[in-house]
Amino acid sequence: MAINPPSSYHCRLMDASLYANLQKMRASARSLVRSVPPAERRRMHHKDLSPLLWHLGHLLYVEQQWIGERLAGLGHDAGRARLFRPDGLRKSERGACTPDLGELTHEWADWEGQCVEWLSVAESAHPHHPLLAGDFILHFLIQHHGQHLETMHQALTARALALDTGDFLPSRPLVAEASSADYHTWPGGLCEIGDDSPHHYDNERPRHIVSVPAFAIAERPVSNAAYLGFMEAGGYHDDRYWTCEARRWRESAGAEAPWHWRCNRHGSWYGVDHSGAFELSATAPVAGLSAYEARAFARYARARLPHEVEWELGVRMGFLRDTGQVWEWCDNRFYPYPGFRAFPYRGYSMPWFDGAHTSLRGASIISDASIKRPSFRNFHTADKRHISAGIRLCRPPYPLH
Ligand code: AVJ
Ligand code: FE
Repeated sequence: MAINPPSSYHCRLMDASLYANLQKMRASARSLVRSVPPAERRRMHHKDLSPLLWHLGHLLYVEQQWIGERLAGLGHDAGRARLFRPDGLRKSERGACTPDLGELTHEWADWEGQCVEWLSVAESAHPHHPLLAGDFILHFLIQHHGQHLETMHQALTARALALDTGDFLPSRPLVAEASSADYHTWPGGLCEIGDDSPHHYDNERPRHIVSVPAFAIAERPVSNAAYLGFMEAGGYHDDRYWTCEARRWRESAGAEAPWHWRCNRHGSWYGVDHSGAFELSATAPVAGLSAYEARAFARYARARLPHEVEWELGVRMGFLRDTGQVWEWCDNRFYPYPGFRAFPYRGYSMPWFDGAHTSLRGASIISDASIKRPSFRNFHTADKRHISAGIRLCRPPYPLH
């Protein structure tokens, strides 16, 4: 829906294309919900993922909470908060309670008709509000919505996997290759990590100096063909590559291949994404892996996963290519940088510094451009396979024999 700002409107927030980006995100969320039949909009397509319709309500709630409540002083709606806050209903209860698409679309239209005016009210009432400095709130909402759009695509992939008939015929079947990589060597030294730019997330701040010992990092992520090499070498069943915890995960998940890979009756592998079956490219980065599978592959390749500091250093040094195609599992837990301060709320990063979350770097093809930056940090538990995560290898700086 087009926004017609009042003619007296002089808010800084309008002159950038930022607001237009936010509008694109809203429209994409609606069209993703519309892309499935009505009965499937409030279903969970994956045990870890909320119904598509819930995401649409959550995005509206988050805009209303920050722009309406916090900035423009509108009242708090406790019912809405319970429905759409992540700490409200359990994921399994969300589908039944979410209003239908027609109702949510009306609410969105109302909101979009008022939003710019609320922003302008806020600008004049609190010109120095930290949420408005550097257009923080718009950057925040764009990145937030982009991450939910990515999750919605994961739910659509889960749905497509359930609908897949198993008989896709790739024109060129994927052929296994040995693992090989070109490495770039860091001789050891100091490096700046993190970014204090105002529109970055709290977990990227503060920028700080880290002493990073010598290591070597692969120029490219591990390919589909190399991962098939691991599978065909019996990698999933070779206990040298799996810790006890990893074995327990492997057995309970029944993992034998990346999450979204399927094998047809001729024994050819193909992939399934949100729009259905597709041919796996030999050179494309492998995705659909848990951190357990990523670590098992690294052991098989006589390498390891990078610490997230090594990953960021590698990007800043120009060592890494093909970033932004798959999330890349790191070998460390998600942690606060020294001097971390939660902003704009405790819950974005703080609860996940719990020792149970592993850091990921990079971003996937589905990720929005707004989060594709060297310092962006993602975090998930090691068992997650639906997040389009793959592998970049790291090793000591000296040649291995
Ligand atoms: C950082 C991707 C794990 O989707 O759970 C969205 C991002 N935080 N709304 C998530 C997020 C609040 C988060 N991840
Ligand atoms: Fe959210």
